[in-house]
Amino acid sequence: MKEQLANIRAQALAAFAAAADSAQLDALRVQYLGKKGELTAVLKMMGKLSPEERPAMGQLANEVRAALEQALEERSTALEAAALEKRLEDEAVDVTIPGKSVKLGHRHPMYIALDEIKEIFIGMGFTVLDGPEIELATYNFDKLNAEEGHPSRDWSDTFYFDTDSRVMLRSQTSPMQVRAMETMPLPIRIIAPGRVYRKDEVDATHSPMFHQVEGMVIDKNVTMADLKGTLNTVVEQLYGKGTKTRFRPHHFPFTEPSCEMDVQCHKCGGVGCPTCKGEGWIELLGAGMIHPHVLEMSGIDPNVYSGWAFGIGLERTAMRRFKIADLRLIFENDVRFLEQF
Ligand code: 2U9
Repeated sequence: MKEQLANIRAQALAAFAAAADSAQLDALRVQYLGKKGELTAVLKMMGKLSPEERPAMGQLANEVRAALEQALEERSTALEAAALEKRLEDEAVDVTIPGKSVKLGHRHPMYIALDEIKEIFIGMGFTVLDGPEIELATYNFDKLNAEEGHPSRDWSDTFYFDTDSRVMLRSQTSPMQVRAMETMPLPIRIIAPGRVYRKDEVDATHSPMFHQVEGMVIDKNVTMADLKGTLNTVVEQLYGKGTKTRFRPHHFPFTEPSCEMDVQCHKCGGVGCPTCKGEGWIELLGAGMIHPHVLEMSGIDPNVYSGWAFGIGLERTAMRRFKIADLRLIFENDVRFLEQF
């Protein structure tokens, strides 16, 4: 029996030491120390020993049990530590691996041009307005002096929502300015950028949707000199100090007098070249003194107040600024094109 105990002890200790993981170790615990285990089997035979032999054998058996339990405990702790170590290693994040670079977007060239314009006007004390793209014809036409029968109101030019031509996609950003005249306290200094819609076929210079920036100043004693002075200052900031401008007479229903403003060609200095199509001048924007009837229709007394207004096409401005030849490139949003600016 003594020999049996010694054998169990030696075999069990060797087996514990060789166990590869906790599950194997647990199976060995059952095999050696369980109710039906090898050590228990030997202890059960104790009854057959003489009373003289029993105490020494009992003590030995207890020693073996204690030794096995301790060995089990130690091996279990070691295996758990090894398992944890392996998990930490497997799940470790290698912070030295270079990350995936995130592709940053950037501003659309037309919005670069818009931001420049906004910046200049904000610097001169103007407020930037936003307004609805679905408008009432009253605000888009009537209150801007384009009465029933005006050619711009034609069905072939305007996107109407209804058969009696009351609701439409705005064809200009001017209705925002009418709303400003009706609601804002005087004096008014605003710009109104946004999308506008006209029934045009798409080609290199036309699109049924495009963008405008319009602006206006209304105060006492505002004159054409304010219009020219302010727009000249804007042009100098956009195209450089000393840039020459000229004003030509024009006609708009909402302004009187009306004009168009040209800048001297920066390429040829006014001599004539391909950039200005031999003209020496490049057409920039339209402007004028707000028609007294337009002021009156929005409740502003034209005998006390006067104002000037302007309008500029944003796509054309961006095309000029970045030398873009075809309007469609502005809308297609091909990343290979956009990335160039
Ligand atoms: C109110 C009174 C007057 C806005 C103006 C222009 C001249 C103009 C065009 C430029 C190119 C439109 O984008 S475009 O096709 N606009 O020439 N716009 S004065 O005048 C206003 C606006 C609102 C109440």
